[in-house]
Amino acid sequence: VVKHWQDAPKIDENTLSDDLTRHFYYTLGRDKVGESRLYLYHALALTIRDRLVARCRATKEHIKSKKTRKAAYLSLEFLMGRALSNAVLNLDLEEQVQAALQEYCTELEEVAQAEHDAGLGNGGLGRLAACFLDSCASLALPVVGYGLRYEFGMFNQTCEQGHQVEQPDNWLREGHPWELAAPEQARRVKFFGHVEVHTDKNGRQHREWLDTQDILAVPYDVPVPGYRNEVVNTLRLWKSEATDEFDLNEFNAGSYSEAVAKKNLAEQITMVLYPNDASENGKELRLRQQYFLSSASLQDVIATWVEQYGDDFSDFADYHVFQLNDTHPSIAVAELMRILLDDYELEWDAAWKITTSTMAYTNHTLLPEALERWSVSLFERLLPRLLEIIYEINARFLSEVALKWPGDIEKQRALSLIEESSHPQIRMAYLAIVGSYSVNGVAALHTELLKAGLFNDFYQLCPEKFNNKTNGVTPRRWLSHCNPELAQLISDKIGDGWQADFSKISELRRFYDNHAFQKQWLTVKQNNKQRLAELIAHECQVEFDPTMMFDVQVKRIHEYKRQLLNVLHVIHLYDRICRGDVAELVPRCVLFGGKAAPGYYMAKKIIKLINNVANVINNDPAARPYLRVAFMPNYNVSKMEVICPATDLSEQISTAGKEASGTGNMKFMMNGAITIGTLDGANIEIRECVGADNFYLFGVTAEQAQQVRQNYQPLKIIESNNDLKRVMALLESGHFNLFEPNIFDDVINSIKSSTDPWLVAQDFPSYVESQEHAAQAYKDKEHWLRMSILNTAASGKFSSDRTIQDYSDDIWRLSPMQ
Ligand code: DL6
Repeated sequence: VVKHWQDAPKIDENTLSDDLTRHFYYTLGRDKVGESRLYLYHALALTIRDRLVARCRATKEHIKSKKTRKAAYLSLEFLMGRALSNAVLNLDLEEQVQAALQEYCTELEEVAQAEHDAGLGNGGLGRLAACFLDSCASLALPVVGYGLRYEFGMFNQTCEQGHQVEQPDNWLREGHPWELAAPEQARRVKFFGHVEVHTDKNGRQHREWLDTQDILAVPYDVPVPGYRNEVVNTLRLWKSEATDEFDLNEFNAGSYSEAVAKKNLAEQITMVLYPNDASENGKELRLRQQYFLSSASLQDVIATWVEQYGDDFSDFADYHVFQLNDTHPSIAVAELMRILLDDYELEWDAAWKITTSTMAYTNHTLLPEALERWSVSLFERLLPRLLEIIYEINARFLSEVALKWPGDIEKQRALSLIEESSHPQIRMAYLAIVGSYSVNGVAALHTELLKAGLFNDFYQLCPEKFNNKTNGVTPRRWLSHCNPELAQLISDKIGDGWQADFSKISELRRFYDNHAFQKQWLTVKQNNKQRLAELIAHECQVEFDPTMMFDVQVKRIHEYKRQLLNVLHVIHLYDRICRGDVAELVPRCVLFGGKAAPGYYMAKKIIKLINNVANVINNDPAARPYLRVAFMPNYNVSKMEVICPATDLSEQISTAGKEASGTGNMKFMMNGAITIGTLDGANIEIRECVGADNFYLFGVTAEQAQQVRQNYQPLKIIESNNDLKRVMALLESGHFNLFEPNIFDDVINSIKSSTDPWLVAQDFPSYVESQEHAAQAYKDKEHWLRMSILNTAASGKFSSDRTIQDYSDDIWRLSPMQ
């Protein structure tokens, strides 16, 4: 790679400055500098992009020049956030950029604010994909990300009278300077039509998918720079467009305008991201998105292969792997079969061998409602050829099942890719498992629960496929970039090798007891808290006091994540204040943030409850010295970059057995927050790494939760626990909804219900106890600082570089580019 990028534009301060000026005055045609932070941002982005493009081309040429194995990461979501500062950091251009910006009397942090977050994802799954791309490039691995270029990303959230209101995220309105369209590489994706069978003169049958309505997939490439290694990989995002020959008949019949109007239908496919993170979408348009991504991406990879090596696929599988990010792109299994069978006329067995040696599937959830199913009738209409292929895969698979469990019809029914009922459904997770050579979970507990529960039959059938890859996050964005003062302090102590090799962060452990170092650590934290307090004042009109403990829960709002349990604890603290039990109370500011899926009734009620409780507490002068509460609207990647460096206590309080991994927990840990959490997802591994003394544990285990549910009696728990009894009484008295009678009844009833799957009442007593331990520890500044330093020092495992190295070693088998 090194050889090819050397004719790239220079990176010295003067050349950068000239380019910045040229882009500002000529590419963008602006002249009044002071007026426009936006155009300055665009000019700087174009200046940086020039450097990226040169390296990206070199990386592509390098991959092309060698017949190396490569991976394609297929994901309906990439939650990239902002790109400018990340690119500057990874290219090591900070000093030159700051110098160039001096001429414009501004600095990078200021200009970077003008960039709109690329919010093409819902939460954990999409942000994980973004961290993975950073790590692949940083480890110099040949990996291309494939996704969709949604016109509208994750909705913008505002709160009106405490209720969530959704607004469209028109993130492309002011332009997206990072992308490069490649219309000459557009692919055609087929929909509808019917299948005809033809027999050739040798008696061989061919199936043809005819009379289809085709849509063009136009690629937009976004560069993904590695950390100071000259590698720039690509994220290829597809935009849907009408083909030129759309509705020729209508056109010829004189209905020109009607025909042109139909273009809209084609463009609908990539119009909007579905905003559900943990439940099925079930809409036809969503299936169209999934097929569109899968088909365009596979065609792209295969076209590149055929261009270079012709249509001999005998060793194709030696050079390719397709990682499926959840079941969303799992139709790729059937699509690869279709391309090989129909377009390149391979025999079934040869095509199946290639498919099952190149597909790998990652599961991200244990919630059964998130496991996608599509109705057979929808498939029949939308993707008739794909349905035939799925039937054939299923028939062959079920004969394997019959061999393993002879005569066991129930087993066949349970494992069938088609769920039989009056409206038969295709089980997409099963298609992904059957078609893949690797199936992984995203934390140790999650993988064990998949093997023992949800996918147990498949595990018995093919145990060798199953493996764990505990998630991670990139330490560049989630420490170096978002917490520059801490990063500098760390580098001063242990050198800056940790940014490329995060296992080195453990060297920090040597200093956890050093008073001078603790003092510096505290100063950084206080500065970060001040910065967050300013953001909260601006966004929520609530005053957070940086001398108080910052207790934070930010993530999607979902019942299993139990923001409700946190609110109950806040009400408990308020109750203590009201009854004068304040002698031992440790002052704290509690921050919530997160979006609810627009159709998720209970999640929206929980947001309303948080806002109402915050309102009562923040307006009570008696509470002010001890407790402040805020709900940060429109939580996103950029906000997290300010939130996680400032957090003292990280809330990771899901019902055990429900959170597959969590990744916010890792970002907080890296930045020195102490976790209060259940034994769920990656919390378990976090606790193992940092030691039980430096983690606040509470709640039942996943196994105990199963037992508790057999005979769950929350009313008895409420009756026997005075704190909870008082909290429930306050809630039921309407104290937080004086002029909105009964609005929280459903929330209250859910806590009291013996079928509450989230066991809120069950875990309340131990949660309160653990919170109290954390509060008392916070009083002892030195103790807290020791724990904080130890958390950062123990976070080495949670770098996505480690995760990606594991994927590469065990699943992808890639070699770094040299
Ligand atoms: O693996 C990334 C992330 C995990 O950290 C979270 O625990 C998990 O909830 C999330 N899963 C999803 C599921 N979406 N669907 N389907 O977002 O994945």
